Amino acid sequence: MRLKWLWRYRTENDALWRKVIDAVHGSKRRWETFHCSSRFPGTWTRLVKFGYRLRTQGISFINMIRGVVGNGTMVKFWIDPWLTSEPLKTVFPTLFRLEANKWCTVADRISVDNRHCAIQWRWKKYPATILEVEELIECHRLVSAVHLNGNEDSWAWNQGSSDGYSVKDARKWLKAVLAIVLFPTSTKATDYVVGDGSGWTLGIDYQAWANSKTFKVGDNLVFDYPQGVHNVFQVDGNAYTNCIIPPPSKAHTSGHDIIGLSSPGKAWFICGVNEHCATFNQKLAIDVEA
Ligand SMILES: [Cu+2]
Repeated sequence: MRLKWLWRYRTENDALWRKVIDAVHGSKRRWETFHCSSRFPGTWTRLVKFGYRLRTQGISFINMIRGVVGNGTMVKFWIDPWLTSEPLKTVFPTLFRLEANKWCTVADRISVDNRHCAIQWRWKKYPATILEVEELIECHRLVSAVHLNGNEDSWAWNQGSSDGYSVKDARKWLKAVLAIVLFPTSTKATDYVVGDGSGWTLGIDYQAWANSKTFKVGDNLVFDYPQGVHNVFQVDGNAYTNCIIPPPSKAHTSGHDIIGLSSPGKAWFICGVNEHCATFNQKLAIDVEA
């Protein structure tokens, strides 16, 4: 089944669609504008493939990035986020159920036909219910604004995310993802509450606590303490040994600090409040296994 809607019909029908959509939603729904910053080269495709399965802190990797459509041959029409910050399968779930080829690319659905771009739907069953038609109209309206070009598709951080995370967060997150991709054996991440029930405080032998545990890349350390009483710095071996306190800006201070173990080897943590490290031995050194 193939339904072909030509561009030139778009402008004529636009006013009508808008009326229908407004009637359906009560107000004009606003879609995030397509905004991309740092681009990554095509080798990222491999990582993206992992992304379909990867989840970190409840966010699926695929929603952290956005396809920047060039010729549309790489970005998956329904599965990848590209037109909106969420994948179209999430925005139009009832429509996605009718799709004949769920893994189709953008180029499969938008073709350049002489001078006109055309949307080519392929349904297992034509949209018929009110909800299906409603989604079709809105989806069609969104997709109609897309212009394919000769460039290869690429990926950008999904800057439109409502979480408003920064490039720094993205990098941190990416490091964790790379660790998982590079060390796929560490399948199940564990959260270790430092000091268990005692938490992060004075007068605890954290070395004894750590000795009974095996830490792996992807695991998290959780530092629990009353906010303001202590803090946490991740430091190097020298700063650990000599209790050298880094600049305050590098401190974790929430009272429930979750620190991901992103690389194998030694990891060192100290409290930076007063003499807690030097006098009260509030410090932790662990070995992180790949
Ligand atoms: Cu302290």
